[in-house]
Amino acid sequence: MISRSILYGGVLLGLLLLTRGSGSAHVFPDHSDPRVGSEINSAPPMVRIWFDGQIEPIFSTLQVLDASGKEVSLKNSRVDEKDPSILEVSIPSLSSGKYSAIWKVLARDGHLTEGKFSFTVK
Ligand SMILES: [Cu+2]
Repeated sequence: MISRSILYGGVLLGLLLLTRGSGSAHVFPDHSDPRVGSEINSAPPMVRIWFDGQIEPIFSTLQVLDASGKEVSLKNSRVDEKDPSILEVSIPSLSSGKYSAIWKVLARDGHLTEGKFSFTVK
């Protein structure tokens, strides 16, 4: 399961309200590739998460960790250029094992949401 929590960041919220005003709701994941809890034969070149609303590139991050907690993603998490509801990060070819994707995103209303999910490479 994707675990979900909401952080109310006073400073961030203040900064965003200055520049954005108030508006849409905070965002949660809709689906991902690889899928939550899936077992796959080989990993795609990126881990991607589709959210249910637009996310702010700044402060939005995605990391992939191996079973020992070491980051294997290429530290280039970014919002998709064509679809601002997609967060993605590149990964190398992964050996067999269990991996965790850990995400944190900032919605346009200034609310941070974060969570993680796992997938297994056979
Ligand atoms: Cu919100």
